[in-house]
Amino acid sequence: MAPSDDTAPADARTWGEPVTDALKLRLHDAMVQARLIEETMIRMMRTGHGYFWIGGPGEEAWGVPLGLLVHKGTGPAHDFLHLHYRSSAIVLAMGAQPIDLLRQMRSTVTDPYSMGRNFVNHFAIRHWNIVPVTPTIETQYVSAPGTAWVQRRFGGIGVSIVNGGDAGTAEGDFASCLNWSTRPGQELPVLILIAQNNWGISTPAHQVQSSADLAQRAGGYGIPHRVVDGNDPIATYEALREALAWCRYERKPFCLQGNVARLYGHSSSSGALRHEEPDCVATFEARLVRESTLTEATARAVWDRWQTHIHAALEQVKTEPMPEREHVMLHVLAPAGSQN
Ligand SMILES: Cc1ncc(C[n+]2csc(CCOP(=O)(O)OP(=O)(O)O)c2C)c(N)n1
Repeated sequence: MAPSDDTAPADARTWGEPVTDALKLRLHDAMVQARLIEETMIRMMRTGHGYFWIGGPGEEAWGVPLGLLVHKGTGPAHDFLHLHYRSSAIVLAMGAQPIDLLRQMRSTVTDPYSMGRNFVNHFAIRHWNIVPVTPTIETQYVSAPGTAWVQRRFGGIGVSIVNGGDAGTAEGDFASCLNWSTRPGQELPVLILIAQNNWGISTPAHQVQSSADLAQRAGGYGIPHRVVDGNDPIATYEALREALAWCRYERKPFCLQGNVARLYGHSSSSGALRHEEPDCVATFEARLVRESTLTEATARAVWDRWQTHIHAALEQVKTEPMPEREHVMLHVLAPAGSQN
């Protein structure tokens, strides 16, 4: 039986484990994994083992905490995720297999998200309610209220989580999300996330946005909102934990902005070169070593373990087949000839 519409289990208020040394080590491990996958995919793009690259290096401290806090599963009792192309750290922290990201980067037929037909970091994972990532930016902000509407009617503690970039918030889809989440008496459990990296491809935010604090816009709709240092995984984890507890228990929206780095520029289109921006993985690792939660040797071992794992995965992917010509009409909305 579905839980009733107007009650939520008390554990929604204390969602997620508290920060401990064990949790810090998990965060570090998952951040290293995510960074190495992205750097591997950039190398694939340069060496002819992949095509266009776009991804999330620099957003690990923003994505990993969320991945660990998601109520993962299928259907409205669990969280729905409406993500964008910089969300690899979220999906990997949820437990996605690194090899599957490499498969989509190389466009092999074994790519479980699109059979080699979408470009990299365009996830679609039905059993975890990860709806297909679209190359059109910001449309995810209007699909999120749709699943949240189902969750409102269903009850329980499942919420809809939407993540996207700052430039996209200038598009109408973002305003639609704020509006649809706050209709009086019909508020929706949506966690509205904004990853503020201060760029939209080559347009600086200050040329478009009147304020660096985009989350403020949610205030105009009566949505509680906050800005957090998205380069700090502990601050982000705590902020997300609180925000998620609010959405789960109150069944209402919350808007959280994380200020993040765009460490390798926009994508292949800007050359995917390393930029002088804060490196959240290096900073967090240095902090853990300073606090004696981690030694330099154990930190090195984490990097080596993931490097070995990802290298083996890449060698495997290089042996896998590409899609065949006849695959192009598989899994399309309108089968061939149906439009006649
Ligand atoms: C609807 C739509 N408009 C424009 C584009 C072209 N485009 C791709 S990425 C991008 C910039 C997005 O910037 P932001 O939302 O800040 O996210 P970031 O890439 O910086 O993480 C634009 C304009 C698109 N893909 N879809």
